[in-house]
Amino acid sequence: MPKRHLITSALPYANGPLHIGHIAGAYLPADIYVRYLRAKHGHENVLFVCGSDEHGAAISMKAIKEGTTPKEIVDRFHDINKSAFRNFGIDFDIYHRTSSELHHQTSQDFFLKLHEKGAFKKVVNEQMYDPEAKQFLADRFIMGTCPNCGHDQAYGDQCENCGKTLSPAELINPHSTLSGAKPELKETWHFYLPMGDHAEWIEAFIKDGKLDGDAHHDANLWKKHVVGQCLSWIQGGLNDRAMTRDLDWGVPVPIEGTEGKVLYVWLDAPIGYISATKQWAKDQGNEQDWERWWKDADTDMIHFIGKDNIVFHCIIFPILLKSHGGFNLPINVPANEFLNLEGDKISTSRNHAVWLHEYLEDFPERTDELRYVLASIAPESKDSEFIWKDFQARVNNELVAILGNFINRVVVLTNKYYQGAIPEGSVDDEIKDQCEKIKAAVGAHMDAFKFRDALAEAMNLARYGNKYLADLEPWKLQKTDPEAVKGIMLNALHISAELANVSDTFLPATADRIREMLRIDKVFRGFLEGHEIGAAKLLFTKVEDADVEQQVNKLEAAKAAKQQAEEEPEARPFKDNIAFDDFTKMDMRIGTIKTAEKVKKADRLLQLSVDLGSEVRTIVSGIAEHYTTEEVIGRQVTVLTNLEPRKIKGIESQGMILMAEDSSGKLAFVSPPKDFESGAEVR
Ligand code: B3M
Ligand code: ZN
Repeated sequence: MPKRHLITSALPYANGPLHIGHIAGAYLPADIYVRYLRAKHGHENVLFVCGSDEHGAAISMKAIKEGTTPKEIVDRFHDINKSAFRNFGIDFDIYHRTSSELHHQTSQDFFLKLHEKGAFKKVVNEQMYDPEAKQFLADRFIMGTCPNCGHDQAYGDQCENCGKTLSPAELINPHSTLSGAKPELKETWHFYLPMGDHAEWIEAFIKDGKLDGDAHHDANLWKKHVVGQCLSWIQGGLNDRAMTRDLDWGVPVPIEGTEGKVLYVWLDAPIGYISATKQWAKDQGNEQDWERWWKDADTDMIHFIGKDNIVFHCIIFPILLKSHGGFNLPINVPANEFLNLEGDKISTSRNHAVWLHEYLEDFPERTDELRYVLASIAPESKDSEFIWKDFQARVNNELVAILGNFINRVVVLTNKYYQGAIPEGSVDDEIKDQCEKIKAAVGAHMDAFKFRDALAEAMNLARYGNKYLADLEPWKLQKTDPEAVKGIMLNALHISAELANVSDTFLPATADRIREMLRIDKVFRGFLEGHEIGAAKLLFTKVEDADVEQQVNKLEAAKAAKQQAEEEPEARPFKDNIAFDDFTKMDMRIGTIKTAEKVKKADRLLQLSVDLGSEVRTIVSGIAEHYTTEEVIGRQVTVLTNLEPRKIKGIESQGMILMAEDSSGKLAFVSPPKDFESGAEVR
């Protein structure tokens, strides 16, 4: 029985496009490994699943920012990302989505089973709450000043300026991004996963590859930085972790009396791998088939991810799977570290990135060039860096000068000397041995998750071929000893065919082009007598200085635009036009504030009495954080007098004071220049 493999790549959040950091981290390595496994074990024994992660606070937040719905956001980016992957040759068996009915059902069932087995405990505590939006706030929804660097737009979970991990309580001047209100603590309850109860077995699992005392996997094959990060987490103490959230976007908790609660996104997202497998099986017409990929002992599961996802895949998800029972645990999680770009961190918010869909537009038909460079520099065991100049050098000096050059020479000479017909004879043993040796070395590196080394080894076969031709110079020999040239060319053709196979793993489009020129299939067992190859076509073209310049300029321009945007506050869109009649319905007057006092138990409110000439009105206004009572007494302000009276904190407010608000949220009265008559009309 051949070994079966289930390979997963992290489900990208469907709230933005993909950049080269994502690709080099979790998708290209997985695709390379999958192509290798498919060639080794057969396509039918390898399943490669991925899809969009469509829940989480970041998605709701983007929707609010853009004035649209989370659904619209995820629909948009699901399609963009799905086709970017396809165009880049990332060959998933399925690209599913966590907003699907099947996923909701699957994750709810999973949760219920855990609940029934007593895997959770209910914990009551206080959480940040927006009193105006009447909603609990995910950490992302709280912004304020970073206590570390002073950046005034830090999130409650992290400052994107200095990178520090934060909790909302640490922020200076915290405010809700929903309403601007100051968050309050409010009591709620959630289902928690007592992770500490699992510390012992999970530590043995990570450290020694043992599960319930038995060997589960070879811990030596796990990357050091992955094991290191997990152990430091475990040894720092595993806390209870909330598995539900008070949110309206997500998978609803499937238990009565839990209205308004959804599953924690990091609970439902990895279950997305299961629902993707289910959907795939369904599409194959064999619904139950999903189970053998998750439950059979002869299926190996491997998660490809970036390093920021390690604990979720190595600790939390395994705890969930084991608590549920019946599921396999991953035999490896070969996470990559981060890819930097031109001397700086890749950043979506600063638009410092090479976006995959833009690369595909700027360099059409040149996917393998980027695959090659990203695979060569992938941050397998430490952070690495993408530099356009280096991209150019690798493409020109390696792909063009070595691989492209070798194949081109072989195909051109075969056509020139023999009109494309393969010369008769047999391939030298030394050549065959060399090919086998290199293929074995590639395989050994692949099995050890060292894909950079595997690629370098594959390129050694092209180097070997180049050197072989350069040493023997058939183009000179052809005049004096054409018989000898036949043997040389046959050997060179054999190397070319083997090169198509080893490069298939990394450069699938190139491998296809080589096979097309040589007119051979994926399974190559030597050329048959009388075989004729096709015409030569260049595999690669040089990356010009102008291309590099253009890309570097693009990054610079993005940086400059961002800086400018930061200096100039974001323009708020103007509202739709209204009729003049609508405008005249508003009765606005100049008023003079006579008295002011703080409203009890409401930090933001002042109770004012305002002289409007013919009468004095009581108005409650949310300005206490901007003005003291002393500051406002005597001030002249603009009042909307015919706004429906409202009870605020038990006080009837008979109008509204108009305020100007700047981009930082600072409020100021809209006042006439000097003493003006109270009650003067504003029109
Ligand atoms: N969407 C996080 C990320 O893209 C997350 C991965 C989920 S994998 C189950 O970093
Ligand atoms: Zn900071």
